[in-house]
Amino acid sequence: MSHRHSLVATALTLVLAGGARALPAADGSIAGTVKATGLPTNADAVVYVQEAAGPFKPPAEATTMDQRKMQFIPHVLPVVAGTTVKFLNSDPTPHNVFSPDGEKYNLGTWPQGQTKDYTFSKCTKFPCAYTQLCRVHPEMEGFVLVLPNPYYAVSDKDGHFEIKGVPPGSYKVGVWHPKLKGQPLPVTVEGGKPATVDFTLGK
Ligand SMILES: [Cu+2]
Repeated sequence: MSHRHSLVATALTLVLAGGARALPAADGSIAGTVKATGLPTNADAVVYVQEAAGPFKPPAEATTMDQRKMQFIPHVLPVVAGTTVKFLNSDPTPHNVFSPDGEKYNLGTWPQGQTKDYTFSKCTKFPCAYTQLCRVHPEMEGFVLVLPNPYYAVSDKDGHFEIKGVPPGSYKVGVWHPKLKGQPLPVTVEGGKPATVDFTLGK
């Protein structure tokens, strides 16, 4: 055997040995599209795994919802139950933060640069949608969607979404949209691969 051949053989042996080693099952992902029938954009749909083995903790750091240029940003904010949302006012005019949904809250009205926190820990039947409003500007509207686990994603304007880091298993995947409705769909996730699911939403 030439020197070159023995190098190739050694490399091949190493690759085979690595492949034969038992690796922990890699996470997969759920990706696909949402069609928001009749609307000019396919954005703002939240696709989420309805039930997964937990328990799941909210993130240690608060998530921010901004009020900027007279809009709630992001327009739709999905969070894991127990998450604290930091409501920030970035505008030179005072804004208010309240919701008429669920346990209802009104955090008051405050000026530019200040924040107030609210912890979403009262949801019992997921998903819990909180319409996010401002008493000063009735045209302002956003949404906080409280979910039971961190496996969710928001669709972009083309309707694409991707939920990363999903453990292998069979799930029901739900979809929530501010104006439209869609049926949950079953999906089976295999390690290291994207599973695909496509939703069509209607009235
Ligand atoms: Cu406002």
